[in-house]
Amino acid sequence: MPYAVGMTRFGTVSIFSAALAATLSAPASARYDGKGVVDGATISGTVRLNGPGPKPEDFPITKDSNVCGQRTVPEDLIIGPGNGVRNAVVWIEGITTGKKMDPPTTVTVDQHGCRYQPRVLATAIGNTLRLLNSDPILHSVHAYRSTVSAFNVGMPFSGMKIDKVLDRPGILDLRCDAGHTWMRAWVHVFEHPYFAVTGADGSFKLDGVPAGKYKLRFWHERLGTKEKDVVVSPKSEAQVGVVFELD
Ligand SMILES: [Cu+2]
Repeated sequence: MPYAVGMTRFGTVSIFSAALAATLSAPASARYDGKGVVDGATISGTVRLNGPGPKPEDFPITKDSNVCGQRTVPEDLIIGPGNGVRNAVVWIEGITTGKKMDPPTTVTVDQHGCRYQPRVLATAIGNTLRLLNSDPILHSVHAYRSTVSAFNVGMPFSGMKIDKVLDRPGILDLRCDAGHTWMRAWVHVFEHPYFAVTGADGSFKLDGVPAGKYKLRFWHERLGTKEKDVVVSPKSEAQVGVVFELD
């Protein structure tokens, strides 16, 4: 085994009542220096629920059923194998130096089948958010920062695209004002490259982390937020698991 296993230290764990609390604490003026990393560490782990979770119950669609379908399943809590939580966002809070930022890119949220796809997206500041409508009906993207409206665009045509430069860190909460109340997506914008969205099994991985002590933050739209302290040494592989509980 080429790498020493790094120690993880389980520190203070805090749970906020609302997922949007993370928005309020996002530092607006933080700066990041991507000067590069030698012998970077890896932080990986799994976000889990303390049980299999409730069975998702589908509900009837009463608007645009010809395109949206007759029924849909809520996507605000998706539990996979091993009680893994999908679509949690994991990041290193407030990290100021480390690996280079990736070159600017475009990330897409598609309105397809009367859902935003993907539901949860994490990306870096300066990237472009492309809003796409693939449905032959009117959708809209009404983006909020916490409860404050950031922008609101109607998208009446299939194939329509609107680009928005992501010039502020924080969380955008996207909703459709065209009567599709179940449509929702979340775009997390970071000033550093240390973030991930958990996969279907709840797993995540952050690499190229400079040696040091960090606060790892976990966010889920319905489960809220948690924090864990982690200390990594050069080239180490730290495992950090977290378990959310349903209220
Ligand atoms: Cu819509």
